[in-house]
Amino acid sequence: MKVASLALCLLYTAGSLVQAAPTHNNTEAEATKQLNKWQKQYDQYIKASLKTRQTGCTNDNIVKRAEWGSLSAGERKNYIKAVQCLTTKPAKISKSEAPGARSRFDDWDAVHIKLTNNVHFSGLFLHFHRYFLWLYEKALQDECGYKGTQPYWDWTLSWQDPSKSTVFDGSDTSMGSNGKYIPNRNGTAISAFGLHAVIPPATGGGCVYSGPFQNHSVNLGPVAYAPYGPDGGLGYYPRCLARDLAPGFSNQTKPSDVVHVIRDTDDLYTFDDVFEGLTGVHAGGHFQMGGTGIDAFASPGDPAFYLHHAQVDRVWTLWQDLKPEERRNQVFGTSTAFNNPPSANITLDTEVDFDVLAPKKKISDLVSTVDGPFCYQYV
Ligand SMILES: [Cu+2]
Repeated sequence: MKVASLALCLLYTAGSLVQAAPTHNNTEAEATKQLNKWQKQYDQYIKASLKTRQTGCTNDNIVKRAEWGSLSAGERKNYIKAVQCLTTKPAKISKSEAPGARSRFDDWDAVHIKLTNNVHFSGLFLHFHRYFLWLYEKALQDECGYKGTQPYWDWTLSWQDPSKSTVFDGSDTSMGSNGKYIPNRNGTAISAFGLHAVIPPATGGGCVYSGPFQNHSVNLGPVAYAPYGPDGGLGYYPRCLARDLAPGFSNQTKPSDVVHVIRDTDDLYTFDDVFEGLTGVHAGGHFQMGGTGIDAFASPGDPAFYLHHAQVDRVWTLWQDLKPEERRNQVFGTSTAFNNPPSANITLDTEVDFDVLAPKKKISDLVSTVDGPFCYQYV
């Protein structure tokens, strides 16, 4: 489908530029309609299912996670303030585990770095990041007095130009700007999990220069690209938050790309495969941020990571709740990236490690956003 529509666009481009744009726009407008339809269907499902449940999650107490741009200026500022607060609280991870971690914010980055090879390209990817994100939201609330919820960045709204996104527009209600433009750069060679790629230079490349997080210190990593940080990325290597907003990759998170992953996959293995692959929407979100965000290990050093991963969790949730009975409890794979080194098959009883962030959690506690520790939905 993706290939077909791309070919169609190229065909039209060759024939007439005037016709190319509307064809493409129609495809994306249709895809957006489809996504809105699924979102509505999901809303209705949650509402109906909460009516009859015996667990503590009800329509009255369910937490609603909203798109960044739909929050008021005040709500966005409260979120930003809470994240900045987390960067001023002392780290809990031990100095021997992560000598470079300086703050509670860094705890999440450190744990992610330590577990990267277990929780990507494995059967733990979706479940791990769901709880990882929820623990972060909870820390903002419990440790920094945040009254709101974890917002998400809907990439499909800004796929044509991520610098226009309310997340990255550089205003004081954004998550900070692009990185400062550095001309004449080479691509960045990244490698992780035995995968190698060169990320070409895009529209920024330097430090975030306006809006919040201009002074944000990234203390850990890099692990996936040079110059590598000390102690396998867990040592102290303070530097600015770098971004390189890349329309070449936001083109990978179009509405039609999200429709593709939701509609054209029917089991968790295939969903994850399409979703997490380098040409999929998960990588598309990371690569279009560029800079700190392209490091598979240390990308949580960019505070926008959490908005991106909320959207990741949202798309999985939409997919799950289209056929909840069949899809919720599906597991696949093992707990090592590409099963290298080989590890045991994941079952619902597999315990997932969160290091210093929280005690281990069973997969069965992480399959539904309205069961186990969770009671939230995306609106
Ligand atoms: Cu990750």
